[in-house]
Amino acid sequence: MAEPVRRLFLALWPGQAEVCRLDHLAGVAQAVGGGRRMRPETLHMTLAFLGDVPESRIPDLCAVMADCRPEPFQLEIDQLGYWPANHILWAGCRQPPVQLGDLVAGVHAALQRVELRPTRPDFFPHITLLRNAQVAQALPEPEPIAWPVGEWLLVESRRDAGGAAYHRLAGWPTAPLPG
Ligand code: 2AM
Repeated sequence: MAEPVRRLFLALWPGQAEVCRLDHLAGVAQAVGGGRRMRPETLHMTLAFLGDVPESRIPDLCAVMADCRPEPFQLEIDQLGYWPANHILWAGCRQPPVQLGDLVAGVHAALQRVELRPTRPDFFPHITLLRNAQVAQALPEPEPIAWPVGEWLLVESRRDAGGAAYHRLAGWPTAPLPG
């Protein structure tokens, strides 16, 4: 019998305060671009999308993530953007912090150590706010949203009646361990 697989990705998940502000921003964006707004509880920034991973690989995956020791950092969400090819309207950072790049590089290197790889090697930090948007005009400049990042997560994507539902499987702190 084929081994069960889980659809997995690694991501940053905003806290409640940031979710409220991002959801508000999604409303501002929707007034311009229409489309379907992401449910607040699904707002996130993907670091690496893995797709279907055999269940038996998950302990190894968690072990190498636990070995990453990235610094804590803060994201400034201060940009709206639109991809006409997939009709995604997203929020992001004009100047992503160096520590975000370091975290992504560390996560990708850790994945290699257990012979897992993201479906795409490139990484563009974004939070999808709207799907099926149509934008023909300039997007407004948002009020910056400060998002202190203290952890990153392993998340499973499952389909349910309401679309994709995301389930946290594990998380690791960005702060270095004391000592
Ligand atoms: P998106 O929001 O830009 O569509 C869970 O589905 C997360 O993984 C989303 O952030 C989604 O990005 C991303 N994702 C889904 N399928 C992907 C793929 N094939 N390659 C890269 N990222 C993907």
